[in-house]
Amino acid sequence: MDILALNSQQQRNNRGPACMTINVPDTPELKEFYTRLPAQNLAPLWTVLSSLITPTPQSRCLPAVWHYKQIRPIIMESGELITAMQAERRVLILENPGLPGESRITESLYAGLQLILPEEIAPAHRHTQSALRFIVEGSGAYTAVDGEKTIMEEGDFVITPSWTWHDHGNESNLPMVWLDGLDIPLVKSIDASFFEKYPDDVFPQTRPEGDALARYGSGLLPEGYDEISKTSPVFNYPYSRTRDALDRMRITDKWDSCHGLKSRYVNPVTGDYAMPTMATNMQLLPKGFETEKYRSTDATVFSVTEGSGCSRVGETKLKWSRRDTFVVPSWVEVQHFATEDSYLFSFSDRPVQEKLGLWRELRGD
Ligand code: GTQ
Repeated sequence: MDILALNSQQQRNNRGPACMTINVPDTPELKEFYTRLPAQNLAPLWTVLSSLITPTPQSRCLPAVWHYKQIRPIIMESGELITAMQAERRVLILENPGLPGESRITESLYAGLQLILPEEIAPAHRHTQSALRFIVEGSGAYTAVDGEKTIMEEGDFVITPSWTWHDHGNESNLPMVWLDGLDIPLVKSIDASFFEKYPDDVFPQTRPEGDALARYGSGLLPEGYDEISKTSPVFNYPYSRTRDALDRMRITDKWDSCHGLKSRYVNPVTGDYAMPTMATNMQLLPKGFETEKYRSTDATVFSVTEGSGCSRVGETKLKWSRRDTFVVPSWVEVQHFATEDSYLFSFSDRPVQEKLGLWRELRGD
């Protein structure tokens, strides 16, 4: 089936049921009444109710793709114009075309591509926003979190938990670029932002590199461990392990019709999502696989780790290949098609929605 061939009935379904209609009278008395309300900090509900409470999500977020080939020269150009130290973080924000100027890729999430050149340091700071890094290009740069460094490779998923000191540095001889995912708009919407700079550029190292992964990522937990944090104590999930897990599943497991083979990054202490506000996944779509129609309330950002293909997102076709980033808005129907074996990393605000009892999905029509 051609995933782009949609009949008009399907197109109507994509938009969801008709909006609730409220017949608001438009009398001169009402008009005059409205003019007196703003002075009292009042407003009528009945003129806005149907846009406030919609029958289905009507996201301003649009389907979009950032082709790495196209934007890499611009990222590198930023490296000639400003240092990581001057910028604090040298990042080009991936702005959703439906939300221009709002520094967000979905209503609740921020994404950006961060560049760190050889010998550079991005100085230590901490904030209440949680951050994830997904390494897109390069190897050998590090992120340090509360006194422990992790050296990063392509495809690694690295966490900076809320309110932890972190600095980045590149001790390799090649540029490194990673996708930053932060819950900035979510934290802004509830006004819970705090930020501090560390007095020195680098936070002192207190544990050897690789400590957390060995200690907490080996199916073991030290006896007496009782720090039940909301974020996983493992802060680098190496791609070599993730890919191996999917490749082994491939030998025996059935493909999910909507997701192929899809695994969730988890906090090994609690079994919950690795991060409290963002779900993270890696999925494998084998060459030639076409997923069934799917929609969910968590708008999702994808980063193509390996492979190529295309996705139909509502009526938009997005072509993607290695290192591209694309976004699927809330409740817009998606189908993926892989032209090569493809490994897709993704993140969304699903943990928040689940905890609030709001998350929904629809498989098929
Ligand atoms: O690396 O700490 O893309 O603080 C935005 C804000 C990255 C970071 C971003 C940040 C960071």
